[in-house]
Amino acid sequence: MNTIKTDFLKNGFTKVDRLFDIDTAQELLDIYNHLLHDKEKTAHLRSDLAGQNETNTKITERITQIMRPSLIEPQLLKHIAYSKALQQAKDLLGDDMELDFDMLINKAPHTDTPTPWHQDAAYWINLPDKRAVSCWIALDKVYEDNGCMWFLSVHNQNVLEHNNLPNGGALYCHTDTSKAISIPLDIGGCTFHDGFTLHYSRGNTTDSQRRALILNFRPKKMIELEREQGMDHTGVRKQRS
Ligand SMILES: O=C(O)CCC(=O)C(=O)O
Repeated sequence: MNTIKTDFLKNGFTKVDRLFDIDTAQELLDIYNHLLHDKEKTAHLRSDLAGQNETNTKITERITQIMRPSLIEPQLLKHIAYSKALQQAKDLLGDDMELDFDMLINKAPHTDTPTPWHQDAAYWINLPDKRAVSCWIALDKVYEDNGCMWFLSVHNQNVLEHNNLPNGGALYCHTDTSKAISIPLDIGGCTFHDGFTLHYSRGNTTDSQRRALILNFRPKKMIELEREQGMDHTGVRKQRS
């Protein structure tokens, strides 16, 4: 077994230094920037993970999340980033893995707003087959000060109690994070984490954006089950029942 898979199965997360090169990242960034700036087209899929912050009439986004960007820009689905991440997801969790949803998360410069500790499974419905993996792709060089990912090893499938940040913000939970490790990445590098793995990122205190593309994979049959129950990852954030 390769070290990427061994790490993932042992710790619930792993990294790939280079999923694709800088030119490939630039192709994605052209689409990404277009989506970030088009608030009208993305309005129904867009929110601030920090919770909505209205100062006078101006809305300042700190952690922009755009769910299912490929619904607006279907060319994304054909991009090599998606096929490479899918192949890796299959290697990690089995050949029946498919793309469940994609999302963009951008931390704007100097917004200094952490994404709180959480498990992705807290956002999802309870499915019989629990296999799920998220590929978090760096489209900027990421490090602690602009919000690279931090992880805690996971050894079970318990979902901790989560609450929402006020004003429609992200889910968060309380846990001992003293053993957490950060994963800085170059452009085109990525991490893979399991749905039960606790993760977080610091706020962006730098002059530049921190743009990430996230692709989530799970078994085809579980995606069908989700869709039958109306779960398509476009809706309002809430903790699972
Ligand atoms: O990009 C971030 O800050 C958080 C990403 C995240 O929570 C995820 O990919 O599940």
